[in-house]
Amino acid sequence: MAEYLSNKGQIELLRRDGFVIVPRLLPANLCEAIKYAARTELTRLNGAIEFESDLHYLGAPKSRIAPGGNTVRRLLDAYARSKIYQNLAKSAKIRSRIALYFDEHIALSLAHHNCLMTKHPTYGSQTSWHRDVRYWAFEREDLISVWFALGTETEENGALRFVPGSHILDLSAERFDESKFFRLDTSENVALIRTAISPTLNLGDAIFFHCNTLHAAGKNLSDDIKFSLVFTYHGISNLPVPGTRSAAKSEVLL
Ligand SMILES: O=C(O)CCC(=O)C(=O)O
Repeated sequence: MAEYLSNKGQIELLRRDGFVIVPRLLPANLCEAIKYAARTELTRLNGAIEFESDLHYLGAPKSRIAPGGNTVRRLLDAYARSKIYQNLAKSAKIRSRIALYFDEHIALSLAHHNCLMTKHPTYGSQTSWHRDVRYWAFEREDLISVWFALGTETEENGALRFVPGSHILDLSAERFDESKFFRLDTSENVALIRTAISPTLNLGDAIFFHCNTLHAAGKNLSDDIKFSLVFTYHGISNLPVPGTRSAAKSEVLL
């Protein structure tokens, strides 16, 4: 278990499997404070918001005026929303591990993830198998995201699933569809997905994962909203490609 490992041991697991769970990284009172603030923001619809209906994923409302059309998927720009998020994203417990991974000075991308993800019962959609690098354009495909579970995350409420070791597989473009989701109509791909695992996360656990790790998540079949906070980091020598969405926002040097 990663909880018994040193930071170095955790980063070795991250390199080997493409993800590592660090149990109880956040104290319970911080998770509760973030969720309290997030619930308020959900009612006020403050700031930049991504709605489920914007994405057209499986199970999402078809439009903003369809039933459930106002269901929020992401409270975007978390870093700009509150000092709590800023302090957490820059905290020593994150910086120390991320710096060990990159072995150079690091930066927090404000262009990607940088959000409070909500997964609602009924109208929260499932996310098909993908690599996060589908969203991004950097000189090298080498970024790490940190996903903080602000409550329990299980298969029942739509937790993440991962294919261990998939971050180092050479997966040709043909194995993905036009939206860069991993196709499930080939036996080769299905065989790979069968090796996936669905780790349960407890309140305060964090999962560090590579931008090329194949992952997916189901619908939320519970009665409660699931809240998770996500930030993405890279080494400062790995620059966003000019003119792309990845370069559209400033970065925070850590
Ligand atoms: O919670 C989910 O549905 C998956 C989120 C995810 O994989 C992503 O945003 O890249």
